[in-house]
Amino acid sequence: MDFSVEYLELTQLRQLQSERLVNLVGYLADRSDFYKNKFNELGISTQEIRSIEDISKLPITYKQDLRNNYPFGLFTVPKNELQRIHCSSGTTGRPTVVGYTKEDVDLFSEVVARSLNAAGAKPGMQLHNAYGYGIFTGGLGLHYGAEKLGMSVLPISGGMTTRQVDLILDFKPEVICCSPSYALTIADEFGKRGISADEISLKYAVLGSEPWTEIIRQHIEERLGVHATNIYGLSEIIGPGVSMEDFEEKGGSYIWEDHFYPEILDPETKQPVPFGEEGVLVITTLTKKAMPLLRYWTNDITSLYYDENAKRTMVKMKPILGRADDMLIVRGVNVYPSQIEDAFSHVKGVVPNYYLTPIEKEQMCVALDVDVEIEDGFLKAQHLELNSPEYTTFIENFGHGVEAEIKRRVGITTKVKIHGQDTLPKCEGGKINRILKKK
Ligand code: DLL
Repeated sequence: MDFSVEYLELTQLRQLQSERLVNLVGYLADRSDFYKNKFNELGISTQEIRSIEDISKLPITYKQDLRNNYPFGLFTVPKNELQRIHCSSGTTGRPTVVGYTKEDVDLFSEVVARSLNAAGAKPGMQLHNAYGYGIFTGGLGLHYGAEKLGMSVLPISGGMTTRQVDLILDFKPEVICCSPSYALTIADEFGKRGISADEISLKYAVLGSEPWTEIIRQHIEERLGVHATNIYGLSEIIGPGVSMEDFEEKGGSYIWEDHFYPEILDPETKQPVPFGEEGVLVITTLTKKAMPLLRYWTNDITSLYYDENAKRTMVKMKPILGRADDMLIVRGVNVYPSQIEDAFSHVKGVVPNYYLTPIEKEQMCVALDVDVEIEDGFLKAQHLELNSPEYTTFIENFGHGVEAEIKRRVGITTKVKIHGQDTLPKCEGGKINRILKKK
């Protein structure tokens, strides 16, 4: 495969994006009733769009627009030109439908192949693909991308963790992909069997579909003996492979911006924020055919940056803080679950399997209960007799330590309950929801 576009000079990249945007706007004006109406409403003539700089003149597209046009209203090709249909996982309501032409499926495979390459995977390696196969884009997306790169794929899908571990032991894949919370579940199963990281064939883990932070990376890397990297994407844009971390750089992900042009907008004013500031990620699909989207409001919070030591020229994004609608307001303080998760990384002995329960009074969130696990090995090293008064005091103090760290870093008071490792419900494949029903 040719990866040279990832290293394109910035001026050439802008030129390419400009050409693609101009073509796209013409394409939509010809083929999309939805965008034709939007252009008319806003009084936009397609001639006004001459370069990528003009993008902010274009309308923003929201998930609600997809819902209002359910199922195929935003498609710009006849049904007989489609090759595939997927849906979003419907975590926030009715699923939204997306269509792909053959060219779109090729593009999808191309960006996933690029992503796997950035994750450390090479042709000839074997992928243990534990993303769900089905209407979710994870399974098939990684599958086609891996084949395009020249890998072999075990299409195991999510769930049945004992079988997953049996097959990893028997088939010895170098690469695994799944959600980060499911990678922890798999690591737990290896731990239960007394198998250490150096006995596991895996070298690279390609993890995404939900927010995750450094503490999860550290656990997965140590327990599975892998480089764990972050893959981001959403079905409305294409699926996984919108952005990807490099396994030697980590810390943030390259956006494959020759196809997906990113902007960061203020959640309230919907105007661009200064470069580097946090806001909602908005993406324009520059090259898709069956369902191109202009300035799609992902609802995911992040910021863009350039990394001085980056290998590639494309812009990077920070890990997603959370979806705007996952934000909790605890006594007036805005909190994302990932910020609590990040606070855990500052307390030795925490296992990042956790749940948050908002406590409400008069429809306001006044407190947050946190349930989290403590590492077995860490607890054993204290040499405390199980359930002795010293043991109880140690666990209580440990919980207070976590509360203090959350207070210091996030600014909210929480009640933390500590559980033994492997005792809270865990991810059984797919995305995990860390926020439990309000009390
Ligand atoms: O989750 C696509 C995907 C599959 C991405 C496999 C990565 C790996 P949807 O089901 O449409 O698509 O959900 C998209 O999931 O808007 C984010 O809120 C969240 N998300 C996806 N990847 C990440 C990530 C797939 N790496 C929604 N970090 C997105 C944080 C993520 N959140």
